[in-house]
Amino acid sequence: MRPADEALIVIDIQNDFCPGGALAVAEGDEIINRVNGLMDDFQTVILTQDWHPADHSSFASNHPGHAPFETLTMSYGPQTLWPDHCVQGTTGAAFHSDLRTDPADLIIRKGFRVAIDSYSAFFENDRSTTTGLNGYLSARGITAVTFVGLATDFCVAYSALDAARLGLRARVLLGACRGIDLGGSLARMSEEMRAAGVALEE
Ligand code: VGL
Ligand code: ZN
Repeated sequence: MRPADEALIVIDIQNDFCPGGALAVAEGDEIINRVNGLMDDFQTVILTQDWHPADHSSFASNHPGHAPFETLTMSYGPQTLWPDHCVQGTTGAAFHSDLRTDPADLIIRKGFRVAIDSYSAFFENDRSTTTGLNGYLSARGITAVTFVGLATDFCVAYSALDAARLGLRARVLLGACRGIDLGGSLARMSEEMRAAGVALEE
């Protein structure tokens, strides 16, 4: 069992990010056994759930003339457009049925504001609107976080970078993550994490 000041944060292991889902990450479901096992090692387990309204501004379908995986400039900066995914209350937004959810102390939902996307578990894509997770961790005296889940180069990387920026000790277990790899994003975000002091382990 790891010490009480450490938490496991499981990012977005939802049906839409697994094979057959609307924004499927290759082999996304293959990490689930390992993630389930890791939950027994941590005294605090937190799950995140991408949770979008149907008219969410990150969906290409809400921008006529634009297609998924294009980039648009929003008020807060560049935003990749995605296929509709993780719509609140749908099967796609549900956790994969093999993922253990009972060990979770907290489930944090993100991306529920129409006008802004939220990759990170800590801040929305303006990097300043908070999800409240930092306050939760600090109130519980948690200073170190280990990330696993989907997708390595988007929600996992943004979360780990924010954790490092907040002064938490941050670690990503790459073997318990899978990536989207859009235009080299996997290599780029891995390098950004390494440069920010995030520990990248298998
Ligand atoms: C994610 C793209 C859009 C993720 C979420 O979980 O990495 N990626 N929404
Ligand atoms: Zn999303």
